Amino acid sequence: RTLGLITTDLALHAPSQIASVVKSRTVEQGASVLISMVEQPDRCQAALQELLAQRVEALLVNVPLDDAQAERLASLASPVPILFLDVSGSAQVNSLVFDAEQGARLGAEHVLSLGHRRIALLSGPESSVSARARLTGWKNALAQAGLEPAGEAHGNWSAASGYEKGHQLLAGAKIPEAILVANDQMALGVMRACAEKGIAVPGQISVVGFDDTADSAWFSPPLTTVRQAFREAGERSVEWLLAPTRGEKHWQVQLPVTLVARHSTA
Ligand code: IPT
Repeated sequence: RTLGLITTDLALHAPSQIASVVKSRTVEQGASVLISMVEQPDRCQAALQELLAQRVEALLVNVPLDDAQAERLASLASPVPILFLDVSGSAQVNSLVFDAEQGARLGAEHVLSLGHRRIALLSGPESSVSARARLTGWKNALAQAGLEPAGEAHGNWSAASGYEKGHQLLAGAKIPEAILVANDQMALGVMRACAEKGIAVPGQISVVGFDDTADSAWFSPPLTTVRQAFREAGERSVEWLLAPTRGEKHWQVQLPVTLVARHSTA
């Protein structure tokens, strides 16, 4: 029995941790995994066809896809079961996703509860559905508190982009009191930029990440972040895909996220 995983860049921490769980859970179930990494969403179709030619019995897709892209892949895969991890809840496909809106709100409410009002946003790439959902969630939470973002930038999920955009957000005369960052890797870069400018975290600025990937507790200071339980997501995905029977209707699960308060916020 073989499961196919189509994934975005495995050099990124979140997708690599998901792939790792998927691999071990599948092997535990006596099956194996074929992994295809795609650089661009438009490469998904070719990856899917290659995996189907290798007779995978189910497919898991962890690539940020718009509704139409996901729905098209699902129809190409049929009747092979296919499950998507990075789509919006409105896509008419099987999906298991984290609640991005809730995660964004938890991060924003955390810094608001600490009394911060000048809050900057470092979002992920505009091409990612999840990045867009987190940004919308932050903006809604700030608007509810009567606030506008005190700066906004987009990175590409890497620490290097967090470093560069962090410097941009810290360039003004009045630095933000908090920065909400769309993932932990970019938060790492932001903290490096703060250190270079002699800005104390959390003394002068609070930094919140998103993911809670395995190393975030080891950043300096240990990162406050929004936890996405990648292990649970990977395990439930494999179980559903390898299950002997599945319902006819779309299976759509939304997993809750939690705030992990460490020492990068005060
Ligand atoms: C999402 C991560 O939060 C982000 O850090 C980045 O790695 C991105 O994946 C890559 O596409 S998690 C995803 C399941 C929404």
